[in-house]
This record gives sequence, structure tokens and C-alpha cells, in this order.
Amino acid sequence: MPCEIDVLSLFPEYFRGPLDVSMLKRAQEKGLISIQLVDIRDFSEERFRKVDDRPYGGGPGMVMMPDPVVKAIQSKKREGSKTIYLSPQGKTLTAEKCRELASYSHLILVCGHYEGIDQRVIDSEIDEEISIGDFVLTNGCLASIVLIDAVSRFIPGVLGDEEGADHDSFENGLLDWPHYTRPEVYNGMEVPKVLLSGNHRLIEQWRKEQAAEKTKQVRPDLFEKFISGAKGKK
Ligand code: 4G4
Repeated sequence: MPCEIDVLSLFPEYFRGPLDVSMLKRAQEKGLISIQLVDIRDFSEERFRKVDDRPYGGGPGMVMMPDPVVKAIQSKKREGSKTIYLSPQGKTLTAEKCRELASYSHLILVCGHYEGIDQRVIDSEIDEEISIGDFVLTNGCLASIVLIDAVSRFIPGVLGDEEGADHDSFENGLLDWPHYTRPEVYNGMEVPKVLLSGNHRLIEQWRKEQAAEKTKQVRPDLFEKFISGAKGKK
């Protein structure tokens, strides 16, 4: 059940902050996930540990040379490893995919830098190319962090008993309902009365309505899917 994750990049230090606070820190301390950072540059056999070169065919920018990336991957790959390349060209990450990835015992995440890695690395070593959304980042490190965070929430024990990822938005096909805490009146704005009523059936009904309305407004695509009944019930 423990999930081992190797992250291959040119900036291992990029990850120190995000992975070493809060939930992910605790998950690692509890042995639920184990994250190793690998510096691709350590696998360069060029002068000055060079890892990039000019693109064949011309054009701007540099491309990551295949050899250091392949050697870095192969130094970690074993039976049952799943290799993932974070890239804008990948399939968009979903909660469903995160749940699937959480069931693997070993993930190898490859972070692209410059214009990305040589296509032959993708063709020969990568099982899946994944994008975290339709936008471009300066490198793949942040995308890896997003994936690790989102996948970790599906690993049993990472979240508290009450806040399991099963209750998340997207598991039921709708966005979340609004949340309120003390004080009852803040800068003149009141907490919706129903939440103070103590009537749990009414509260549940109100939350469902709010979730449906919010989804309809901001994510008509999700709402359409929800209504057509692929998923349901909350
Ligand atoms: C691969 C190819 C992922 C990786 C090119 C990575 C966005 C995502 C990169 C690049 C990324 C995403 C530098 C353009 C690194 N950007 N949407 N950048 N570029 O998941």
C-alpha cells in the first residue's frame, strides 16, 4: 500500500518546501508515501554536466538530451513501476486518474525543462504523458507537485478518517457547497439560517441545491454530465 514516488528533474531543491509541510509531510512521516528526488544532471556524461542541446530542425529554445533522462529513469525503474511524463501534451489529469495512480506501488515522475525532452525518451521509457491543465509552466516540477498532492489524497491514511477523498468534489460529479464557520455575523454578512437550524435533513438538501446551482453556473459541462446521470447521489 505504501506508494513510492521518484521525481526526476533538474531542480530537486524545487520540491523541498511543498513536500515537506502539512499533509504530505505527515504522510511521509507515517510511511504512507516515500518521495525520492533525483537530479537528472547526475546522469550526464557530457562536459560540465550538460543536459540540453539545440533542437533538430531549428527553432528557439533547447531540448533535454535523451541519454541523461533515460539513464536516470533506468536507475529507478523496476517491475511494477509506472513512468509518467508531465507535459502540456499529455492527457488532462482527473480525480479518476489520481485514484488509479494512488494504487501503484511505484511512480516515476519525469519533469521536463527547456522545450521538453527528446521524443525518443517518451516513446521508449514513458508509460503515460499527463498534463495538469491547458496552460504552460516554465518546467514540469510544479506539475509533479500538483500530481503528488492530488494522488496522495487517495492513499488510505493520508487524510483523516472523516475527510476521505471519497467525499471530495468530483467524486459525486458536482462542485462543493459553500462552507461557513464562526462568527454568525461577519462584517454584516450572515450565515445562512438553515445551517443554524439543527435540521440535518434540511441542511443536506440545502447543500445539494447549492452544489448543483454552483456547478450549473461555473461548470455547465460537469452539470450536464451530472444530470445525464453518469454519476449521482450525494
Ligand atoms: C514538457 C514539454 C507540464 C514539459 C514542454 C509541464 C505545463 C504542464 C514542459 C514543457 C510544463 C502541464 C517548458 C513548455 C514543462 N507545463 N500543463 N512545462 N515546457 O501539465
